Amino acid sequence: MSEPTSNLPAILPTEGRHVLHLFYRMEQEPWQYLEAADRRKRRDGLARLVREIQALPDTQLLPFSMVSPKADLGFMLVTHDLQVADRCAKLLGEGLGAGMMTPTFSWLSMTERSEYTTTEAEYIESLKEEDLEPGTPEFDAKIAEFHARMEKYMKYRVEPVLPEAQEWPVFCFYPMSKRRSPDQNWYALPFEDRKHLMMGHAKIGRTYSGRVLQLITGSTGLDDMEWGVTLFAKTTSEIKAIVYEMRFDEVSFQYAEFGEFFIGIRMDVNDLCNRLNL
Ligand code: 76R
Repeated sequence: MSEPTSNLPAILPTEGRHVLHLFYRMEQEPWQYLEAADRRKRRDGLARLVREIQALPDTQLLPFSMVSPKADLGFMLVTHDLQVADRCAKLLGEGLGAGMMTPTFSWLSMTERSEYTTTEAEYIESLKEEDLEPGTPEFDAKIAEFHARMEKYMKYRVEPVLPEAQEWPVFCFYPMSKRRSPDQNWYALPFEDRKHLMMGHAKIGRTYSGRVLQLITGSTGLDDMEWGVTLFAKTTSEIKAIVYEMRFDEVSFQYAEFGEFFIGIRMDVNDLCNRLNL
């Protein structure tokens, strides 16, 4: 099998990483006509390919068993160079040989920082609204905690290190956009209004800290909606709860539009092959 690297000049973003979500149906019919030895060879080939990609510098690849027949298996690839992303996607699609996996859904996006990230001044304002007095030990502790959290959060958004499968086995993906209809146009709102609305969003989001890990990646100009939303959780209930609760938040109920939703279970490539009965 050829290498998942590229000999063409790298295409690197000015900031962040390329992200590909790839979901496939397993074609059980042609697979069942293969000889047992051939199946084993192909299965080993896929496992080897996944490990080779995972060993590439600056690259993360998560395999999933996709729950419900929208897809059987899926991958999330995070890598710097678009050439490598493209190369890996093509090799993964043929990972069991031609005609064995059919793509059912894919998404190209990039990690990005957000223009609405809370500043220290805004956080201080919100603490004052909660009747916390500047200069008190409680206030200072909150500010220190804020700095530590934001530093980690900003780094994670642009150069994420994806979480461990054992701790975060449930994966959810859906694309979303902000509405642009004549009477509800997110992009026609002044920055201050958008910022204010996003602060409400972040406030709800933070109550899920430790329960849901999200990675929002931008896909404007790259795919059919504006963001890819990737969520990791310990159980499906947390996914259901956060998506439900956010629907009551103004940013979502006024301006959010959603694409298809997908749920997968994280597992290593061997367990995935067993799950698919390969
Ligand atoms: O604290 C901060 O300042 C960061 C706040 C923050 C931003 C800027 C944040 C926090 N998000 C931001 C941006 Mn989010 N998020 C979603 C969804 O289903 C839905 O209704 C929406 C899908 C979820 C579930 C979610 C979760 N967020 C964004 C953006 C980009 C907007 C832009 O830049 O224009 C989108 C599309 C989006 C959507 N968000 C959080 C969460 C959670 C759990 C948090 C808290 C993170 C933490 O503090 O650990």
